[in-house]
Amino acid sequence: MADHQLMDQDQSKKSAYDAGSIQVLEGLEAVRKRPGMYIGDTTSRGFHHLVYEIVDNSVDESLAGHCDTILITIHADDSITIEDNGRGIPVGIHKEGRSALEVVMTVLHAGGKFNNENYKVSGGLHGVGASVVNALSAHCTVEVKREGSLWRQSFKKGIPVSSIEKLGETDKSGTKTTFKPDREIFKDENLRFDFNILANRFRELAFLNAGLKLSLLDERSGKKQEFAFTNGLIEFISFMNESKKALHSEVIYFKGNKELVDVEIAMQWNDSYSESIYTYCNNINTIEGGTHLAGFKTALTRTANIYATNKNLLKDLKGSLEGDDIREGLAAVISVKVREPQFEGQTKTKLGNNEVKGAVESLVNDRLADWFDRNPQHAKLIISKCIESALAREAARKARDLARRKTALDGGSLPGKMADCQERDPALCEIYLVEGDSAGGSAKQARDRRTQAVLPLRGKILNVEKARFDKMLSNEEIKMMIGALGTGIGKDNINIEKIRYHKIIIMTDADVDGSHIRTLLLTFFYRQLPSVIENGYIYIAQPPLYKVKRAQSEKYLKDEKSLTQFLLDTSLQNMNVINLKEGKDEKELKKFILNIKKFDELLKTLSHRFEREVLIQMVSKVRNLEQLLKSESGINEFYLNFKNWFTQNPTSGISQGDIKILKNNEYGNYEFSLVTVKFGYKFDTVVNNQFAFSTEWKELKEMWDSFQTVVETPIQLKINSNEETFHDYVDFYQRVMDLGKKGLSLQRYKGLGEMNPSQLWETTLNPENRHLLRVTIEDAMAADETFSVLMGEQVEPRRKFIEENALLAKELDV
Ligand code: 0RA
Repeated sequence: MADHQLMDQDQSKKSAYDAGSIQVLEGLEAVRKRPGMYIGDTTSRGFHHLVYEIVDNSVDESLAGHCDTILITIHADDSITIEDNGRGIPVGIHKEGRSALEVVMTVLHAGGKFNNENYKVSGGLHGVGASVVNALSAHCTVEVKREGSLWRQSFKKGIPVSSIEKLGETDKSGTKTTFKPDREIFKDENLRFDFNILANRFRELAFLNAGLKLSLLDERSGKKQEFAFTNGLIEFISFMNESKKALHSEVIYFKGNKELVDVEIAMQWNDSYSESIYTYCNNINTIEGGTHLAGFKTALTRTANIYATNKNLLKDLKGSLEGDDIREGLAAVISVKVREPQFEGQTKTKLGNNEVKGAVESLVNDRLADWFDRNPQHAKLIISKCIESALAREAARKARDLARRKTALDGGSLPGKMADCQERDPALCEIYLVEGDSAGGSAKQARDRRTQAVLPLRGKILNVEKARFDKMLSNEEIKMMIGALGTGIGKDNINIEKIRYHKIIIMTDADVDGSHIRTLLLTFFYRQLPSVIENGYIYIAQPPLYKVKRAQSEKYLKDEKSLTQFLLDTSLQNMNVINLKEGKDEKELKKFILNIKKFDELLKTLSHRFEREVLIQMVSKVRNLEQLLKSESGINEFYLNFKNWFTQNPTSGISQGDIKILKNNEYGNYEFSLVTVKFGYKFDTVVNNQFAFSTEWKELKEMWDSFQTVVETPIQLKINSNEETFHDYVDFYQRVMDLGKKGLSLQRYKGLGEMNPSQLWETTLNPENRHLLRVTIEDAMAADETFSVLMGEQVEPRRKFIEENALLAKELDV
């Protein structure tokens, strides 16, 4: 009877497990079918969003008071690790025989369910959790330190590869997630984790969560940055005003809780003319604003006017101060934490909760009035600036009206310098904004005049405007541009329906001046015509990067990749691999050669930490690295093998190798470090569990094994009638590329002016071949920040920018 019951129970458990599995699979499949529904898109934005999802879980753990450090490591192969020192995701059996960890990682929206005591506040823009990241990853491994042990479970495309394993002992706690985005989902092969994009987000998170340390390490370059701020938002404001002069020394700061809404605000006026208000809800940047921003603006306008009226400061003004006047030169950060946030708007970044407006408004009313009262001198300075702005605005408005009438823009007559297109349907029309009259001239000749308009912009004129932004409006080129677009101007007056082109394409040179002009134009659109960006009408032209010449023929190549393809194709016409394995054709040979490049690049990025020859010996001799680390004798065997190899291959340059083997209790195995001396230089290669379990190692190994199936070393190559032999895949690759370069002149593309009209058409204008980058509102925001640096009074940040860009220019010129 007892037995029978037991059996029954087992069976019911099993079928519940199966049922659960089916649900999990269906869930994961839904995510992989429509990734956009879960992470927004599968471009760079969605790619980085994966990281934010995982980091946000750690931030939640810190908001609950259990974690103060998050380490993020970008690996050489674009996998990434996020490690925190929180309590660790629970590992016990949760339901249907699955560990809680497995449930968190595989069941959609399961992440928060364990976390009842604190509401989930960060949760990312889409707040979808770890299971979505897991589903969209080729590999994902979670390690948890908890209850005295280290646990690990791995997944492929969201599906567990094995059950959770207990590896060894530890007295620490925390969660470490390593994942590699699946390239079947993220198809753009140029997608990489961008250090600056990640650093900016982590800096922001550190500002928003005072006391939390986020540290970012890039193993591809060795670059490292750490963000930790004790005074959170106050330091955020100082950072924003870094390149400006503050009007008053103290950052105004207050924090409070009303109607279950936590509100935190910091603000400071500077002597610039731009308004920078950043708003957040639950650590999410609410780009489209919403109720918190509305409450802030209302209270700010009210408080400033009451104070100014009471102190009799508004004598010179006809009416009262408008909101825009008060916010000129204001840097502010508003951060609210809300239990059930409602995000609305086109990009779901507009806060909709009504209770938040009142909460922010009443806090600002009370506390800002109080600050004005306690700081009368500074308050007076601020009000004077507002009045100045009100007067200037009035003057600018008059000038603008005048200018508009003069150029008769509304009448539809277009500026002489511009070449318009014949088509009238805006959806089919494009306008190229071209740097310089000479490139503009070529573009006019080259374009398809039915649909493409060209407006040359003289960069230098725009360049030197170091004054109030409004002045830009009196610039001839800018006036022409406004006239051409047909929307009118000014945040509140523009009529997007009237736009005459649905593609506005900025085409500048690939140098510092060009990037300067691009920044300026983007800033202009961001501040004066934001809806044009929001509608996705602004693009950046991507002229080719290379020009190759052989005898009489010239060719432009758009990027590094097309160059490699080109060299390879050329080379293959003159060579022949003698010992190519049977059944392998040219297509496979090509793929193989391109893979050697990848292999070599991976070795190069790993070269900060690994001696190249050691790695090559490892991939060629070690079948299973994890297995190797399980026994000291296995490691020693590899070591002897390695020593044997370098004594027999003196050309490798390696003269010495000393091994140290260490026991690792957390993982319950061994690790080793191998100190080699190569051409007199000492190098320490550490082979630890992190590496043994990394996707980098897996990838190296898989590539090596795939090479073996195409051609084994030594490779025998026939070039014309000569035979050459290669023992190293990478040397072989080098030879193939050199062969492709023979008789070729290769040049980095310099400027638009260098191409003649037909080349310009082929590479940059022709919709069939060209590459356009669509500008997002975030891009424009970043440009706006850069603009402040470029135009600001402070010399140091500008010098820094130019230095960094000069470096960039130098790299481009190689
Ligand atoms: C649920 C419950 C508990 C911790 C976590 C989730 C947790 C999740 C993540 C994700 C990344 N880092 C994390 N750290 C913790 C705690 C349950 C308990 O110990 O009482």
